[in-house]
Amino acid sequence: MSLFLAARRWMALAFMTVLAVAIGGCDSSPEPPEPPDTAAVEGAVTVGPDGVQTITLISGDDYRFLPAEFTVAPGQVRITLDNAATQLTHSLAFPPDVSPSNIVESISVVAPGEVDKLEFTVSTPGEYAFICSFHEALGHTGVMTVAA
Ligand SMILES: [Cu+2]
Repeated sequence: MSLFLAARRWMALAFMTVLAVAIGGCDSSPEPPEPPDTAAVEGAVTVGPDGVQTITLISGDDYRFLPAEFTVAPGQVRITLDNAATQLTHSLAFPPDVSPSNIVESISVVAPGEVDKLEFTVSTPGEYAFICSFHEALGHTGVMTVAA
């Protein structure tokens, strides 16, 4: 290897090292503090960039909504129902006979392994019960609280 080639290789290596240090330096520069992640604490209600309060409820083979209770503020709400069951079909609705609501939107059927969502607006504080129409008798129910 000629001295010239060796010097070029060394220069290239040195340059890449400097570059890597510089990039690494950018990564380690102080980032603005992230807002506290309250979602994990309060049952996974998050507010998306569109301002809609969003929560995912998981229902498996145990006839439960996870979480079964959550709290939102008055405004727009988007609920995603994730059917993690292997056999069961689930649904989600706020029937007027169990819920003092006028939420007519519902998810009528979610097959095992499927995901569906509904979106609505709430304005009146209170407790809004919801059910899985297939398994209400087995306790597949939940409560959404609209905070004052
Ligand atoms: Cu169900």
